[in-house]
Amino acid sequence: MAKSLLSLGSNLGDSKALISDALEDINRTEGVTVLKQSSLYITKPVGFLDQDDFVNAAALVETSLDAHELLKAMQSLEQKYKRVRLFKDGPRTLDIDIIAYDEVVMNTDDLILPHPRMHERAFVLSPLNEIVPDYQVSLHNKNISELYEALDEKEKAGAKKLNG
Ligand code: PH2
Ligand code: MG
Ligand code: MG
Repeated sequence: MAKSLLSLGSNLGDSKALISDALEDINRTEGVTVLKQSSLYITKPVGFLDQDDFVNAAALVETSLDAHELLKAMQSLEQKYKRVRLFKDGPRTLDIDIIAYDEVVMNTDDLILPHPRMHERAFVLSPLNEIVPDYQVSLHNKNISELYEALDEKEKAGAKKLNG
């Protein structure tokens, strides 16, 4: 069994419900068990700025799938929610990204691990820091809390826990 970190995001449609439903579906996926899931966060858009705030969350899963099988399973969940992505970094109904998969470092056409921009993004690191601060991230050789603490204050301030 492998352990993997997932990041979920949405800023189109009923984002809170979409993320909560998607987390349940992830847990129902054959060969995937959600061990921990974060609170929902409201986050400032990164990349393309002129769009609504996002709802983001993160999960730690245990899986018997290999990294590409997990990617395909998450992509089919995105399709189930009729994923709309208007353009790169633009508004989307549901995005599920694999942030890390055990100690794997890989760079393939459809999957780069660990996720190449994870260490720059509070919308990824804030929810992860809530659930797995000690998770050691390959390549960076730092754990999640060290990566989170290295973000600048402005970036950190862009991700706020919902209802809290
Ligand atoms: N996803 C992106 C680009 N920008 N910004 C926030 N706040 N949250 C996201 O999930 C997000 C983003 C590309 O996947
Ligand atoms: Mg994605
Ligand atoms: Mg993404």
